[in-house]
Amino acid sequence: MQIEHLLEAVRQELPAPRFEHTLRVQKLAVKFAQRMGIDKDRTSIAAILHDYCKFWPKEKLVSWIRKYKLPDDLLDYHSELWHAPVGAEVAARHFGIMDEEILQAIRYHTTGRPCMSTLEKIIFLADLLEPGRRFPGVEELRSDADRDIDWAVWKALDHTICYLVERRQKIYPLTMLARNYFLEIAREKDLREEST
Ligand code: DGI
Ligand code: FE
Ligand code: FE
Repeated sequence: MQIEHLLEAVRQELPAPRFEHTLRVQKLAVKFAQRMGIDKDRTSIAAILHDYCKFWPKEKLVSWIRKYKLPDDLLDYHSELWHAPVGAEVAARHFGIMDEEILQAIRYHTTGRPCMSTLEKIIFLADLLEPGRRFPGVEELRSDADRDIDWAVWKALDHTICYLVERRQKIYPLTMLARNYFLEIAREKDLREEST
């Protein structure tokens, strides 16, 4: 019921190709969720709302960041980063989502962060790996995601960081912290695998 209502609201907010991206993210996120034992409906809600603000004008995003005291250091970085924390704010204020883990998954779906919950990792990866995404290395990342979610998050962050470096873009520090964190987790898992 709530999911149908959210889908309709998002359909009205987004251009058709972006809405279709959202549906593909939902489908892949639910597939990951089933595999990891995470609730399907909470996963769907996070996926459906994750890009709600993607096409808001920059001025509107900036005014929400200021008005609701979201991290304003984001304003010194790529404007692509702004729709995620504002999306979480809209999910809470406009759609009444109270589930903090769903809000975190929306809030950090672009930058990532250290210590992401399983739901956050699922949304982060499904967004990057949904079947409409085509970039060099995507197939390898998809098979990483099928093997180990932490490993895949590390590789995905490496990929995005390399992409940004090649384009001479700034990198938001939280993305670097997330990358270092998941590198460490992946290494630990790897060591455990080697020692068994
Ligand atoms: O909204 P989507 O296009 O579905 O995907 P997204 O929310 O993950 O946005 C990704 C874009 O953000 C991607 O083109 C890279 C760009 N970006 C710019 N600066 C940063 C960044 N991504 C991360 N993770 N960190 C940055 O500092
Ligand atoms: Fe996004
Ligand atoms: Fe997205």
